[in-house]
Amino acid sequence: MFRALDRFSDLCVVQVDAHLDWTDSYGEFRESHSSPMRRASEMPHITSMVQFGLRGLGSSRPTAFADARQWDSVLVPAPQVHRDGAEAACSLIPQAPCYYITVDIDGLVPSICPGTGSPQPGGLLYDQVREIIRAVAARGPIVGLDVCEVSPPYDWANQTSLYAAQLILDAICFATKGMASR
Ligand SMILES: [Mn+2]
Repeated sequence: MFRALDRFSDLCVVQVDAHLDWTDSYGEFRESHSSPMRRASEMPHITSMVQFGLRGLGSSRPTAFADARQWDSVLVPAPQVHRDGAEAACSLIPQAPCYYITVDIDGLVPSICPGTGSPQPGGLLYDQVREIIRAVAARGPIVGLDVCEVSPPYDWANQTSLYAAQLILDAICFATKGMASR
């Protein structure tokens, strides 16, 4: 999906995820669910990145964190968002001419979004993720969005799917409101 956005330049990727996703290769696979942020970082049209909700740090090797920091990805662990508040966390979003938002549903607390394959204790609340999306829309145009890792077989009462759908609706509302005010 990042490749499809190469008509834009200086794109900032805003990620919500429990996991860093900077693994270079997972076995023989270079394009698994562990690698999207590293692959994004290699694309010339993507020049900044912020990653909210990180925790469960054992899922990535120290070298992956070192590489992400070296590239200047802004890493915002979930406990930092709880400690400092969503507004302070959103102030860390880089300035960019346009934004892509990717929400891995496991960035949210698994008690509210249990329907996912790699749940991690802790995490962001719905209102915090909504605030992140609102803050991005206030900064610039959102040229794309995905919500991933929703797995209905693990879900209860479609709760995770409802949160995923609500976040997509929120993003559309904030993005179109942003267009009206710009
Ligand atoms: Mn994840």
